[in-house]
Amino acid sequence: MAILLYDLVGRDESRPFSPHCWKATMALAHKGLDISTAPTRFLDVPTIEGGASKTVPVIRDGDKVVIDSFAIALYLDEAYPDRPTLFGGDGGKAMARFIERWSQLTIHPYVTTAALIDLHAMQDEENAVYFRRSREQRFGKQLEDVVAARDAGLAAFRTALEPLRSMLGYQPFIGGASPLFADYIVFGALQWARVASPYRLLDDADVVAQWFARCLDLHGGLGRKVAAAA
Ligand SMILES: N[C@@H](CCC(=O)N[C@@H](CS)C(=O)NCC(=O)O)C(=O)O
Repeated sequence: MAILLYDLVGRDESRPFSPHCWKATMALAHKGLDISTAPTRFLDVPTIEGGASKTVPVIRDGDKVVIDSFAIALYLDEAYPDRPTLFGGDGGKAMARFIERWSQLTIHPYVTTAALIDLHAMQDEENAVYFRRSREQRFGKQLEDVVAARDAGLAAFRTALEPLRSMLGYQPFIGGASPLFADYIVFGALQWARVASPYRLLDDADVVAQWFARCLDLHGGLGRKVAAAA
């Protein structure tokens, strides 16, 4: 039976945009598992699986419900040990947690700054009201004022990617010769930006952009099935 993924969408169901849901989508593809997706809008999130979670991704695998992208990847590696590993063992799990924290604390804040207005524009009317209210509460300012800082912050954002850029001089993926969940963590953050916003975060000549393009090619070009925002 296919694994059900609750995947965050806006007005257009064919453009899932959540960074964390993209991590789960790539993890499921890495494992070669059949999935079906339930397109989920922000306001639907509290109703899924009887109110099991305040956030997506959530998956249902038979009678098992798993919440949180990292927990989903851990679950998949444990439940399907005969399929390609997402972590490469316990050390890999621990190091992927570092990547997850680095991505969350270094990449996510800037992507939010750069894409907030575009993310708002992707929502239907009701969800746009929720998105503006919840995010303006979180930032303590208007969405427009958050995004006004994006040009000024771009160079610092690119510099902050230097550890990843420098590592790519040694190996094609964070996982080494081939990708692991750690790659999907950072991929999810950049795919969120790619799907939501035409704002260019990376120069094409940047090796980080080239790594991202390799990730877009994985699993039959899964990431490219959603076109970049224009
Ligand atoms: N640590 C969680 C974070 C999940 C998360 O923050 N999801 C966002 C979408 S990207 C969400 O569901 N937000 C609900 C809301 O803002 O109401 C994970 O990795 O799955």
